[in-house]
Amino acid sequence: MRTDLFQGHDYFNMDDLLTEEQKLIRDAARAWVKQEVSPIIEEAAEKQVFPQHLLPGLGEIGAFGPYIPVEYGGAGLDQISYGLIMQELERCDSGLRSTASVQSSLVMYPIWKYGSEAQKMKYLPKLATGEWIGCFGLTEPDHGSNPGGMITSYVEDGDDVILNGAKMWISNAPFAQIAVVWAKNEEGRIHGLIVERGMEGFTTPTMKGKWSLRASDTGELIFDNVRVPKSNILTEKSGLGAPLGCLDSARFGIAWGAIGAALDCYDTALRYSKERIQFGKPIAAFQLQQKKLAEMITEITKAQLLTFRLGQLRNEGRATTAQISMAKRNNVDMAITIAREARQMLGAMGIMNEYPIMRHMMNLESVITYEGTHDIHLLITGMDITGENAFK
Ligand code: TGC
Ligand code: FAD
Repeated sequence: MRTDLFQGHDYFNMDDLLTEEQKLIRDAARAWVKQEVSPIIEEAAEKQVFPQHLLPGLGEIGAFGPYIPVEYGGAGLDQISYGLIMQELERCDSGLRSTASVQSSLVMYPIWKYGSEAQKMKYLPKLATGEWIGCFGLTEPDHGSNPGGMITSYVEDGDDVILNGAKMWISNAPFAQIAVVWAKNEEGRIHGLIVERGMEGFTTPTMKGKWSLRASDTGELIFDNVRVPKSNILTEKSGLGAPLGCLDSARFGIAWGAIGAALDCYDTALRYSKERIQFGKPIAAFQLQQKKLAEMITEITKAQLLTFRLGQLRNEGRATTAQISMAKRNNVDMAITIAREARQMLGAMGIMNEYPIMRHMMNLESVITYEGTHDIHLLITGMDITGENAFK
């Protein structure tokens, strides 16, 4: 079992910009992760299973719907607090952050923003504590980057609708109690529906064989004539903009999370380089190793500044989709580059599970793909600055 020696790195005194409450929230999340998750995360990743016993603890540190109002069971926190919690979770493992960001931004957020009062009261408090877990079904086997082409659809039948289709690559699907599913109605308009485990014809097979995000459960959602009450439809917003609005929130959390993974790789490489002796000196004394470390902390610092400003804009309701895309793309790319460099700094030890770097590196291959690929985010920036759509 590995002892988690992580220390935060704050080269530009970013803590001065945080409130006392934000610092307390971050420190509480860090302490919980060190005590409860770090000792078991390597084994969970090796066994390819999400440690479900962590769910109540995640609820207690406010990781589920931190910004959801308290009357619905959320913590009523600001966006920077949300980001800091995601940073601390992904500092340990992207899969842990994934579970929390899906629950918060992709399940609780749409119910809060697009749901009825009855839906909010029924689902949000149980989701906030982790008693219920949700998942988000947008991607299909033949529609990933192009979700607007989805074929999952429903037809009306009295007080119900009959849902058919399939979703793939769905985080938390194998053990979720509910799924927020995006499907087309008879006019071809996209709507969100809350599908509950136990509804006849609804199954969630696990997808095995991932070399990435192994401590997060991923599955399919299969709908074979599933009868869903009309009262489970999210009626306040429809069209592709509804799921894309949820993605804005989740991508914001990922931008913060990626900083956590980068910090853990940098922290590990820095400590190792001071201890590892070659040619009679610590490898930290060699210029080439210093170049790697100096570039890592420079990139982390730039990402911290970018992301903090994004948090301010989001608190003011002014962050644009394109700004969020830029931060998600930049920070994940920064983290995966640092993971690769850090792994080299540890030499052969870098491939061992005694250190977290290889796991972060593999996890980040999913993070750079999900919630919009690296290239899709570049095209979002390109469209924003030129006014030209290069997707189609
Ligand atoms: P486009 O024509 O651009 O837009 C369609 C409609 O949506 C509106 N819109 C938005 N509304 C709200 N928020 C946003 N962020 C919005 N972006 C666009 C837009 O105005 C339009 O409205 P209207 O009224 O004119 O119809 O759509 P498009 O079909 O060209 O696609 C654009 C594109 C490629 C950028 C988009 O579809 C995209 O982002 N693709 C990537 C797909 C993606 O990110 N999937 C993520 C699945 S969930 C996931 O990965 C979870 S992993 C979680 C984990 O484990 O952490
Ligand atoms: P594709 O869309 O087939 O893309 C393949 C390649 O083509 C990519 O490099 C892409 O950038 C490129 N490409 C595509 N279109 C263009 C274009 N117009 N111009 C230039 N290049 C282009 N989805 C959910 O709905 N819910 C979840 O909970 C969820 N969890 C996930 C968990 C994991 C571990 C993973 C790996 C994925 C998850 N996803 C989830 C799915 C994820 O969002 C998709 O994988 C992602 O959106 C990309 O879709 P795709 O894999 O089908 O790739």
